[in-house]
Formats: sequence, C-alpha cells, structure tokens
Amino acid sequence: MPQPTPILHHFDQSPFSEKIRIIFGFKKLAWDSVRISRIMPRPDLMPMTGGYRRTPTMQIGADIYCDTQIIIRELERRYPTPTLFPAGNAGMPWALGMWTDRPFFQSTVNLVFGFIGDKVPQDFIADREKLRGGKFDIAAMTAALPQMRDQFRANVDWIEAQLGDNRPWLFGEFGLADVSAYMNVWYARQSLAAMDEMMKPFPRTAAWEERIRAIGHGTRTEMSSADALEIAAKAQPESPVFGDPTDPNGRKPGDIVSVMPDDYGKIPVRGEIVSLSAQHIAIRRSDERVGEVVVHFPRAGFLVVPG
Ligand SMILES: N[C@@H](CCC(=O)N[C@@H](CS)C(=O)NCC(=O)O)C(=O)O
Repeated sequence: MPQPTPILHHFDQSPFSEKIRIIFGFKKLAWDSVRISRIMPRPDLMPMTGGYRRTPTMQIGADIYCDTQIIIRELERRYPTPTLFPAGNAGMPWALGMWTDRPFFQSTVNLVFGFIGDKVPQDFIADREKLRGGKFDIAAMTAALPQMRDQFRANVDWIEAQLGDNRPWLFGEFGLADVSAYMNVWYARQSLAAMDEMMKPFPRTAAWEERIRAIGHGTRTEMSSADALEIAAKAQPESPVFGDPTDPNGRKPGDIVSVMPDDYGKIPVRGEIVSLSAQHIAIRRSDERVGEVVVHFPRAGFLVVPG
C-alpha cells in the first residue's frame, strides 16, 4: 500500500521546521505543508495536538507527531532509505541533538533577537514569554550580544574542526548530525546581516552549509489547516498497541498519563497510553472536532506523569 503523505504544520522562518524540510529533501519525499501562524492561537492545530504548541508538528492521517525528535524517528521508520544514520552511527547523532537543539539553539536565538532588537513586535514577545514561562528580554539579549557572538563562534568552530580533514559531512556521510547542526547556521543566516562576516573564519562550514542547502525540501504542496483537520477527522489512528516490558516505572498501555516538554512550552497533553519504549510514547485522546487521534512524543527531554 502507498504511504500516506506526511503533513507538516510549520512556518517558514522556523529553524526546527527547516530540519524536517531538509530531511524531506534528503529522502526525496512529497509532503503537504500547512503554514501555521508564528504565534498562538492556532485553532485548527490544537484539536490535534491536545495543547502541544511548539513548531513543527507532523500529521499522518490521525497520528500526530510532536517534536522533531519523534518526527525524524517516524520518517526514518517509514522511509528508511536513504538513512540518516549511516555507518553504524545509530545513537550519537540523537545525543548530539541535545547540543544543537538546546544550548546551541538558545545562544543562536539570543544572538538573532539581540540583533533584531526593538524591531521585534510586541505580540511576538508576549507570545514567547508565555511559551518560556518567563521574560523574553530583548534588551538583555541586545546587551549580551558580545557574549552570544562568542558562543555562536565557539559552536561553529566545533563544526569547522570536525570538517577539518576535508570530509564533506560531520560523521563522514550525510546524516542527522548535519541536519541538526545546520538548523542553527540556517537560522542565523536568515536573520543576521553580519552572517557573511561571521562565517569568514569558517570556510569549511560555509561550504558544508551550501551543500546542505542544495539538498532542498523535496516536493512541497500547500494545504489549508481546515483540510488537514478534515483528514485527521476522517482517518483512524494507525498506531498498534504494545507495551514495554522493561519500563522502569511499570507504565503500560491503558494507563492515563500527561506528557509535556521539560524545558519550555510545558503544556500537559493527557491521554491513554497506546505504546511506549525508551524513545517514544504514543497516547490516545479524542477531541470533538477531530475524533480520536494518537499523539506521539519522544522520551528524552519530555516528562510523563500519571493522570
Ligand atoms: N524540541 C522541539 C523544539 C521546537 C521549537 O522550539 N520550535 C520553536 C519554533 S522553531 C517554537 O516552538 N516556537 C514557538 C511556537 O512556534 O509556538 C523540537 O525539536 O521540535
């Protein structure tokens, strides 16, 4: 049977979404693009995610994937060739994501917004304060620009060093590590007039960036959020039920839990466990607009609490 087309709920400026767009390109996939607003509310998306609000989200029928970690895992499962984990590199590229997606990303965000400064719209600031549960302090980011330049430079210098023997990709062959690290360079490139200047000391990284950009985004077709919602409403979730005999907390299918990120956007999504493992948890929930959906989350960086 042909695979259903993945639907990505994203916005064009989103660096985490860029990871997934590049993976669509690498795997030469056709995908549907639902452009969401950069800030809340997202009234056609929340019925599917149950409140999870970070970007992007992937939808396949009535299965919803929250966070790039689980989106990538699912894309690799459905479309294993070409692989993002060549030459036996099955674990470390994921672990590297904890660097690219957290400290490297946070310093890139601060660098970008420090540069943009007082041109950042007030409604965006208010939205990101809600997301963070704390101040989105543009003045502090601007004041910290020298520090953030240093951080960005130190991070990019690691990429440059890894490419130092003229290898084309971080682990030799193209893979997840390249995609994850690229996200930050791409993000800075979108926003910083000084990027060419900043990348001058890093010619290998600049050439690597070009090679990744050339991969492209696969075949993208725009779709409305209403159509995506209707697809979910008409589809049945396809996730099989299975337990994890080695779950250290004795969780099992049928248990009611709430799942949320451990860093920001900590909105609990409540449902009944359908399946779980060391790296994923899938929960069933229902909503009056979409009916039954199964929402999938990664485990690293996420909290699972009873009830
Ligand atoms: N760990 C998440 C992080 C996603 C993330 O922080 N995305 C940013 C946009 S690039 C976001 O959610 N911003 C707030 C929003 O879109 O509501 C992932 O890998 O998907």
